[in-house]
Amino acid sequence: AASRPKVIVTRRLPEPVETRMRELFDVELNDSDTPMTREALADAMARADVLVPTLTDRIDQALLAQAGDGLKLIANFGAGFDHIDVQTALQRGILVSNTPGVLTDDTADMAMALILGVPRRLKEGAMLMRYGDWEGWSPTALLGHRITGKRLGILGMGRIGQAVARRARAFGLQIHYHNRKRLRPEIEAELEATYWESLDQMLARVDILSVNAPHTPSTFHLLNARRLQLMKPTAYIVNTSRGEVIDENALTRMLRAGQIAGAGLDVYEHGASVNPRLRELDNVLLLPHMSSATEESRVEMGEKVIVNIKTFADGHRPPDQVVPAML
Ligand code: 8YV
Repeated sequence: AASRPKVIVTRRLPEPVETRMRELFDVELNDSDTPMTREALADAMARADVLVPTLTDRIDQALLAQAGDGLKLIANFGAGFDHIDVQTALQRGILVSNTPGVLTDDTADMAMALILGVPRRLKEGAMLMRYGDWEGWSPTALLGHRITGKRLGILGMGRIGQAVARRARAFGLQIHYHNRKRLRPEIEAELEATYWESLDQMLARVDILSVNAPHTPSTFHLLNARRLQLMKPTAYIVNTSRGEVIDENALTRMLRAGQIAGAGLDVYEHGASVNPRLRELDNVLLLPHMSSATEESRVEMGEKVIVNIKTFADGHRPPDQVVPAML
């Protein structure tokens, strides 16, 4: 790659990030914050040395087939890379990098906000105030459920899952987890976390489930109707990772039927087209994919993108390269 590579960025990024990119690279920025069309994306991939996409750009086999010879790096703005066909990219000699680590705390904070907010009926209380419907205090109104002492199950114990566990311990939750790999004994001991090799067995026992797993072929609909039915009807689910891990229609049916007590979701199976039946439920607190939406995280994500591009342009492997073992 050239030392001043042609970098095409698909979305508007925080101002300090764009400024630094202009200094370092021959950068082309989108002039509006609407996602690029597929045609524009194909054109960008034909012309760029480095593409900086976000999760709203689906970079599949068909698009990668149209990439120009110059395209050598896809430096994703975001930790999750399920929107990129990494395998095909690698076959075509295009490396992929992401931005792990810098959004861990903010995402875990939002998971914690949902873990606290859903059982305590935060949305219902806020809606009552928003619409002026509060008629005054009552000893029996809006009773939720206690957090302290309950069992939290964490599905996906990577950086974010562990950060959720640390926070949750301070709230007196007991930590249970399921992960492809068991944690190192010293970390497990520090978190006082109970490992479940069987997700099914864990699901039957937890009071709150936090989903912190990436979307991969093996996690797609991991929480399907059968597994959701293993959960207690008094249990809550929060998801700040990827919507595809949960069968959203099955979850909606069970929430409506009272077979799951409530849910706090920041991510959806079909992006912004959220099932209206899910949106209308009182026991569901929905957010618009905003768990990493702090100025700090988004600037640091941009800085990571820049380091990945710069390191690569200087002839080295990008520090956050996505490698086949991660797929
Ligand atoms: C971003 C995310 O909003 O990093 C991720 O995987 O889902 C969020 O932090 C998004 O990816 C930006 O592309």
